[in-house]
Amino acid sequence: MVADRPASRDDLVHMSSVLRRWVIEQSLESGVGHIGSALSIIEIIAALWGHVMHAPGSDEPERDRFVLAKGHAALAMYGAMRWLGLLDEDVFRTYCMDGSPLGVHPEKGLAGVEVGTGSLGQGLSVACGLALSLRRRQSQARVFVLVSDAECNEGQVWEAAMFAAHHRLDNLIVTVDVNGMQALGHTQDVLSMSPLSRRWEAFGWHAIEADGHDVSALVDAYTSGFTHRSGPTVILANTVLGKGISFMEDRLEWHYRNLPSDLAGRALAELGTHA
Ligand SMILES: Cc1ncc(C[n+]2csc(CCOP(=O)(O)OP(=O)(O)O)c2C)c(N)n1
Repeated sequence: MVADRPASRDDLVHMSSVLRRWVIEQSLESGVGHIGSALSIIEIIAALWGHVMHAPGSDEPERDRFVLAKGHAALAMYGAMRWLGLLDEDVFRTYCMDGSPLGVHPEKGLAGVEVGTGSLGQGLSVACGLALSLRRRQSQARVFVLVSDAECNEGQVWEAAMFAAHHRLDNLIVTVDVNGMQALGHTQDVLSMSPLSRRWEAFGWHAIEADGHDVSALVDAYTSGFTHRSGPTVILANTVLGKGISFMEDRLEWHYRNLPSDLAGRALAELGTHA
């Protein structure tokens, strides 16, 4: 049984707070990090999986495709699958345990995972192939890719960006999770990509900036991206690593760190009981 898709902004805000709670609970249960990276994409995932994408995770040929290029944040996406009824709660609770289909990086074979990801830089290339193939089959399905900002340090991203612009892949939308942080420091200090929008535009893309924690702004950006339709679009979603948990926000250690139970209690208290 697949849950009704939320239509309103309030539904998406509620979905986001539930996903945030599930990320914290399951990170604690499984003893796995990358929590900050999952929390920064919650609203992006909610907007896409809860509202924008057509039939994600179904076997409909016309379903929209999703590629989580920043595969290390898969827990947020597994939450969306659980929310939509694509994943049972008991399976969700096996995240990263022996024999689980839910790895720290998503693997093909799970409904909703079109391609295994985790090696940064590769997701957009595969997504370009999917988009080109769908267009050649005259499909109306679209391809959504979520990349991280440090991933844009990878040369392969720009090869794929050139390819998509050359082929005018107007059925392709990239979202960049611009949380300004990467494994070893602030993106600005490790290898600055600023101004990111101008770089994408120089590669032939239509660039839109949006508040990556405002579900309405994100839905508007995706709608506007597909209205543009003369080539590929990138949404530069400004986010905060660890969003929603005060002691994690913009703190480097929450890229890798596991959650001890005392801090989990604090985090859950901050999220409140409404989730
Ligand atoms: C090709 C490749 N090199 C290194 C890694 C290890 N790694 C995992 S996440 C990460 C960087 C995280 O920063 P960012 O990509 O901006 O993602 P965020 O944590 O902000 O979600 C690295 C280097 C990887 N997954 N793939």
